[in-house]
Amino acid sequence: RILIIGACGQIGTELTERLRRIYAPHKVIASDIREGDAELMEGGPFEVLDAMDYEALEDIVINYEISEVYLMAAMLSATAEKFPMKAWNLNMNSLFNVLNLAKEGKIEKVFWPSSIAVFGPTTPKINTPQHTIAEPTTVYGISKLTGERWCEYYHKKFGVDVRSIRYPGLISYKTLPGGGTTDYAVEIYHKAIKHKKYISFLDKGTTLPMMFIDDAINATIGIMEAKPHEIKLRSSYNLAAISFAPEELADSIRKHIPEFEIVYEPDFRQAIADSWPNTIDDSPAREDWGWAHTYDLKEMTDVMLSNLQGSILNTSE
Ligand code: VAH
Repeated sequence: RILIIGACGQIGTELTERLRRIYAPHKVIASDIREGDAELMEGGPFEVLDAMDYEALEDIVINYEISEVYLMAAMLSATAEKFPMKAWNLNMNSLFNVLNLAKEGKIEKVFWPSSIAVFGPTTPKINTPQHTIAEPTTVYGISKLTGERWCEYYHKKFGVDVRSIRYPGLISYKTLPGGGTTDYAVEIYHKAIKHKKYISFLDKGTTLPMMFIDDAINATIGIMEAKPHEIKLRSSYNLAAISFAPEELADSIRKHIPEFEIVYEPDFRQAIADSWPNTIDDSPAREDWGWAHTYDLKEMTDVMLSNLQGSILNTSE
């Protein structure tokens, strides 16, 4: 059986849905620190779980005979800057709990998400290579870079089958933005529909690596279904799809909402975004386990607006 920790998050929500479609729903156990929406709760087994509670996690793994764990719980970049120690403790202790269960042979396979946030201001920003300088200047990036080092260590030392990818900014419509610096690119769609205007906390010209959520879910399941010998990197794979700046995203929205306007009021998140790459070289993932993205900016905007148009109009806000 499969356990998803952090099933109510941006990736966790859609990962749970997809895995329950692929496998029988009762084989996919969702868990999070608090209960989720009706679809998540009624779609299969759910457990309230604090990812830092080793005993509680071990009980779930044993009781449900879990063989694979997707650890999707973490505090993202912007929030982590406000609560550094809380972010460090959550992001690291949850990882150690899962890696140690695997080391003891209680689970067979682990997925753990890293991020392009592992790169910092000294990293080459264009076509950032898989192996390069990584001196992150954010709590979140430091926790993800350290986590990668531990994943590779547990694989080499104890044979743990842990697999990881460095997600770019992810865009989706099924959950609201959750404290990420790239979440401007989620908020903008909601505001475009409701107000035909968005005040962007990132400035014009802030090009960042991004990806539509369906591509991210394909990559996550793709690396987990790959044969062990295909996974040549046990730290974390670079992953890329599209890169754009806020003004380019605004242009793609104006194709649907001509009167949409964007104004720029950069805040503390600008410094986080400025420390990250503009574009990523993900050729190792494409070569090793067949990764390929499908959504470009136009297609993503089409899907985001058509799906949000319905839900927003139904909400009272
Ligand atoms: C964040 N969405 O903004 C995450 C991601 C590359 C960005 O790690 O914190």
